[in-house]
Amino acid sequence: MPIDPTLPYDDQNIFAKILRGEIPNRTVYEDEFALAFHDIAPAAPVHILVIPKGAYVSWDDFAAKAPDAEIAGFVRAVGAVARQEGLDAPGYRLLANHGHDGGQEVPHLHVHLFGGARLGPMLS
Ligand code: IU
Repeated sequence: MPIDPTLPYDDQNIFAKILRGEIPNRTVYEDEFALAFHDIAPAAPVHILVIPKGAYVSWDDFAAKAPDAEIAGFVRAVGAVARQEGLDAPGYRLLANHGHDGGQEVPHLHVHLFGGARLGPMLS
């Protein structure tokens, strides 16, 4: 069920629980600004979610409210995950679903990192 991205941050969302260590995950990368882990329902040979450590509902919430250092740290972390996983040379795709029409289902900003194959024109 897509979320309403205008609602306040819900600290009981699944990714908030993952960040607090309350729910297990397959972590591939962690730093001051971001956590990255394998998606439980991969849509590509490599499908990793990268999430900021701060409490942001969506891309818009993050872009509007996050301090510049957090935005820079998160963007660098996404790149670092892709490099760490060996995707920088063959290539990869980033996707952030925002709100109802974007199909966002978890109300904590996440960037999908897809790779490991020549990807088709779109992933839903
Ligand atoms: P979306 O952009 O909000 O639609 O993507 C949510 C993703 O989170 C989706 O690819 C799920 O498979 C993934 N996911 C997960 O990795 N672990 C979970 O416990 C849950 C969803 I719930």
